[in-house]
Amino acid sequence: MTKQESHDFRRGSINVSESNHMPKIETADDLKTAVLDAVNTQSVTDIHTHLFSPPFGELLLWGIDELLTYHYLIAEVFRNADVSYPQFWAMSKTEQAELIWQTLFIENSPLSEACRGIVTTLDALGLDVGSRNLQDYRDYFADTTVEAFIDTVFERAKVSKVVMTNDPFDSAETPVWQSGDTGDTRFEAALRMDVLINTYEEVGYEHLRGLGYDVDPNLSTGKTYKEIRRFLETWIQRMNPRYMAVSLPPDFQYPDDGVLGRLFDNCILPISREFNVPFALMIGVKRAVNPQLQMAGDGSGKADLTSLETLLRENPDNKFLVTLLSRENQHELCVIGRKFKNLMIFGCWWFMNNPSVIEEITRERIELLGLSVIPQHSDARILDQLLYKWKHSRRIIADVLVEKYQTVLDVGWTLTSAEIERDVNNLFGGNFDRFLNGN
Ligand code: FIX
Ligand code: ZN
Repeated sequence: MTKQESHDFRRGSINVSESNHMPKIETADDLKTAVLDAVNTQSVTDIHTHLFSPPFGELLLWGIDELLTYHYLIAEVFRNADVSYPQFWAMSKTEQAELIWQTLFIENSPLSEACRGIVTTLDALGLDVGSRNLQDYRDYFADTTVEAFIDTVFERAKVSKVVMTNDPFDSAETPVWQSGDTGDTRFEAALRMDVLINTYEEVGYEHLRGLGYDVDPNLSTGKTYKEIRRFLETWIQRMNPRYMAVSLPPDFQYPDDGVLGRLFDNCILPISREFNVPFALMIGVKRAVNPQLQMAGDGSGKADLTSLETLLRENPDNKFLVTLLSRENQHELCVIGRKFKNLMIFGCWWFMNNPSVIEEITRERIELLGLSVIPQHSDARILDQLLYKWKHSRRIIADVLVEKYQTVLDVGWTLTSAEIERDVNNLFGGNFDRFLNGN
């Protein structure tokens, strides 16, 4: 059925009100069709990824071997394959990909969310999933240019923009930023401050001194704060980031008279206010729970959200974007969202990005906060992943919306497909833009 035919077909079951000519949703089928249409056709702004535009060269990952060696799958392969950590890390990427394919897709069925993601992705690219022919998949990518592939993925995933994760301390990124040309404008920046905040004494301080900033290791002078603010200003001007961000352990404390608290109060919060660049907090990651797994070795923990409440209350003129890694914290976060308009809750982060948890969190958020949230981000590290991550999430978001709209329709509320489109538009980008641009 063509788009026009499908539209005409639906029009048949939608009642056009005499008074305002707005097509009203009348039946459960109308509702489902209108929601699926809005959720599946509207483009999304993906507010947190680890993707890069082409000028960043090898930092932009794509293709089947990258997909197969995603750190989510590396964590899973050790559970099934008879391979030691050193053996695995000694392999080339091609060999690692083959081991993962053999172990998780051929010797076992690919049912985990990360495995299923590969199957969805291959299918979305029009490849024959049933053939299980890894070489065919490799051939497909070998015949494609990265620029063409970006267009294919953005179009099929219906993603209009992605926000990157940009580390001002990463020497691989710096030359691109200094060149002033980051290429494709669909890739926007986020100024990531993990090195500054979480490793100031070990790495950040030395790095800043190396760049000529007059900072001290204990953050004990007004001059040091001024210099760090100068550093942040320089990078804000260079990157034009949509937000500044940091990931934090579950036991992060605020207020705090250590490095974190001093950096927050004297450098980051003032700069965030001055430049109207929100501060994104990603709370709950326990880094290197198993260092043998390298990037796959991070875990999660439940946070005490009193610190977040204090931060929001004491800094009412700052805007905060927040996502949490522990399922146990999600309800509490929604309650906090009801108390603070300077908080925008976003995404189902990492271990939360599984269908059962996305469904629960999305329902919980809508019940407590209505549509004033950013329901999802992809966290894609490999370009192709936009295809599966958004496909899987859209389906769940649509199901939850249908359920919620139905409850009000059941008692006589009226609804038009235009209103559904408006709501979905807010969830998929409008709320983000308004939060960033508004007061
Ligand atoms: O800190 C983060 O932004 C995390 O999302 C990543 O570091 C993590 O490795 C990841 O890829 C999660 O999806
Ligand atoms: Zn991330």
